[in-house]
Amino acid sequence: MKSIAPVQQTESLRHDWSLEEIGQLFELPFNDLLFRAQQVHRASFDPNQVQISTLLSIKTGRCSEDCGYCPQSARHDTGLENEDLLPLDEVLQQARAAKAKGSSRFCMGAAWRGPKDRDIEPVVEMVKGVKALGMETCLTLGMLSEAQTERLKQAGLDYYNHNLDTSPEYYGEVITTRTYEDRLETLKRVREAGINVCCGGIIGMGESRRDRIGFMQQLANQPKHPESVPINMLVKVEGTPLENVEDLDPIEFVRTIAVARILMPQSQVRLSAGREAMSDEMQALCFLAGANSIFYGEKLLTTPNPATDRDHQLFARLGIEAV
Ligand code: SAM
Ligand code: DTB
Ligand code: SF4
Repeated sequence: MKSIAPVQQTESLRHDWSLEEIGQLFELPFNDLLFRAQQVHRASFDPNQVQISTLLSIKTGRCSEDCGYCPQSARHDTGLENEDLLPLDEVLQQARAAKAKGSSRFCMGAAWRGPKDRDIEPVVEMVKGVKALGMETCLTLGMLSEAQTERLKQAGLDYYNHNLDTSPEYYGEVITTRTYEDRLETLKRVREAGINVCCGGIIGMGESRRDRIGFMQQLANQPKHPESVPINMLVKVEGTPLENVEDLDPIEFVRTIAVARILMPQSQVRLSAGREAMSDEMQALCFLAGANSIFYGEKLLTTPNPATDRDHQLFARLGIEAV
């Protein structure tokens, strides 16, 4: 199976973007912005390849955090079926199925503020088991201690997903049970342990363009760009505080993808949650803007994702090869 190894980041990448410069990118005429993003994209990637990852929720619901977007928070009544940590054999069965469908990376997510120490060994077994199938591994478990991070590195974990989600200024409007600083601290631990970083966020939560600019600046000005940058379009889930937030202009979403591509030229920009509500044409624009990975399979963590048949047809229409 082919897979895209993280590009070795070069010295010439910038980590000093000002808000003003990023704002100017957002304001470019759409065609100029997309042209520039596509040029940057082609300098590091095959423009017709898209990496595909499959998600599995290994522990679902009853989360103590109050993230306004999330169906898994114990504070929102979303009618979700809760589930304790899945047994190893069930996780491996799902991973095998994902591999058989062509997925190169398996991402396991848990509805935790952070794992308890007793949760780590069962998760380590999952990482080892999925790696043994020849797939890349990714975990998203919330905040990690230094010892937990080290243990996951030892187990051979390839990627850790931990999102900044929005600008520092807007963060407190959406989440009150942890701070931006908490997020940055876990990201630093993961980076220092030598695990690849997957870090992005959610667009369409009622934030302003100024917030999208600030969010992009936070990602791009990390000491090293995240190897993977998931850009989610909010999935509005009934029962969450954000269920009735106003729809975002799809063109603004595509602009955000293009800006992410220009700021982080060698990162995988992942067109993440929200594809189920996007037209094929919008997704095609996102790929043109530099998105080069997706989540693949009928479910994200708890919400629907496009059927694999629909994705096959889309890739065929666009001449895209899944890697
Ligand atoms: N509990 C861990 C955490 O929050 O870091 C890991 C799992 S959490 C579900 C992973 C990410 O999913 C969040 O950071 C958020 O960006 C994304 N997410 C959750 N609900 C979403 C929604 N309704 N729409 C789009 N993205 C969402
Ligand atoms: C990310 O940025 N998006 C994925 C992954 N990282 C873990 C999760 C999206 C979750 C969407 C809501 C749900 O399905 O529960
Ligand atoms: Fe819990 Fe993560 Fe959902 Fe927040 S995003 S409520 S931390 S599962």
